[in-house]
Order: sequence, then structure tokens, then C-alpha cells
Amino acid sequence: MKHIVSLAILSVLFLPGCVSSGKFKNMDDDSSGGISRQEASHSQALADLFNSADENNDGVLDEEEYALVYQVISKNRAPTQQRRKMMTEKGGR
Ligand SMILES: [Ca+2]
Repeated sequence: MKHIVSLAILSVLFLPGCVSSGKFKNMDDDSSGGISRQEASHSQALADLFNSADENNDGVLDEEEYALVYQVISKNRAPTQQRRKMMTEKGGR
């Protein structure tokens, strides 16, 4: 039982970081270790937040900068997905 609780706690603590890390590697087309403005343009939300996410103004989002902006984008998407689900359940569009 202790192992299950430990795994649950570890999942809550590290899963968001793992998810953003996987997304980071997907966005980093040339595997340079950073997301350029051009690579960020594949996501409208990321492109819109690129300047504010690029905290050191080097024109590239490193993994830490991306993890922070990913949290913002994910939080902003959640209500929309919930609204769509509610509308689908009610038969609306
Ligand atoms: Ca940067």
C-alpha cells in the first residue's frame, strides 16, 4: 500500500513536468535544445506568448521557459475543453 501511495504522490509531482518535457521535444524540430520563434509558430498559443515566455530574451525558449508557458497554455485550454464537453452532452455546438 505504501508503494501505491508513493507512486501516486510521485505522479502528481512529476507528471506535469514529464508531459511538458515530451511536448518540448516534439516542438524542438531540429533538436537544438531550444524552441525558436519559427518552431513556436506551430502553436498559435505558444506563438502569442513567445515574447513573454522568453525570459532571458535570447530568442529561444529553453526547457524551463517552455515548462512555465506550457502550464499557462494548459490552464487556459481546460475551461474550453470543459465547455465543449458540456455542449456536446447537451446536444449543442
Ligand atoms: Ca530564452
